[in-house]
Amino acid sequence: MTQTFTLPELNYAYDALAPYIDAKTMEIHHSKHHAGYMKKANAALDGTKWEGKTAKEILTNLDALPTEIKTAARNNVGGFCNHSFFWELMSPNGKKAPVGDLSIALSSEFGSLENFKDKFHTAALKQFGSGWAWLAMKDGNLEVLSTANQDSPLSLGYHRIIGLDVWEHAYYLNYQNRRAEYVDAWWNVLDWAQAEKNFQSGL
Ligand code: MN3
Repeated sequence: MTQTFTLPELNYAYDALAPYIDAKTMEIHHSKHHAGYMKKANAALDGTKWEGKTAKEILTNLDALPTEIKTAARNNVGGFCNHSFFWELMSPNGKKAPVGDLSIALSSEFGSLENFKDKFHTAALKQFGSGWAWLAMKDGNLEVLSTANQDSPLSLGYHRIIGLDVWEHAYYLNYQNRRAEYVDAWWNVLDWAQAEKNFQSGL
């Protein structure tokens, strides 16, 4: 069986993002949840012509997938790809405020950083059930959006800049039902330097 995807190592220890995200949550999230999406994604693609493709090639072409693997790919390639993106976006030593062109673009699109954060916070809280909040770009315009389950903005034609996992598995051990507290805390571990890199790669 071809391993289309392999689990990326984190660039920091499981306890590095505490107290904002606790070590146990990080360990389970990476070694169980992310690994689970990876295994199911590999199994779904095994023996098909989509084996060995990149997550982006698959997620931007979901309609071209055979019916029998489409849902599994959407959920599990989506889940694999979303989490790989999420780990890279966080750091214990990241830039704590927007830098570079993204900083300028955020102010220009949303009026101020605070307005952007409010909008993102609302998207994260209003996502009913499991899903993600995103800052993404389409046709050069920044947008805040949310997606359900493991749906990727890539499938909707967006380029991803920031993404926050709001599945309960991402925060329940530490925050229980208090999603708003988790979203507030998350700004402390978001690395704006990585967000700027993501922004630049989409220009
Ligand atoms: Mn997750």
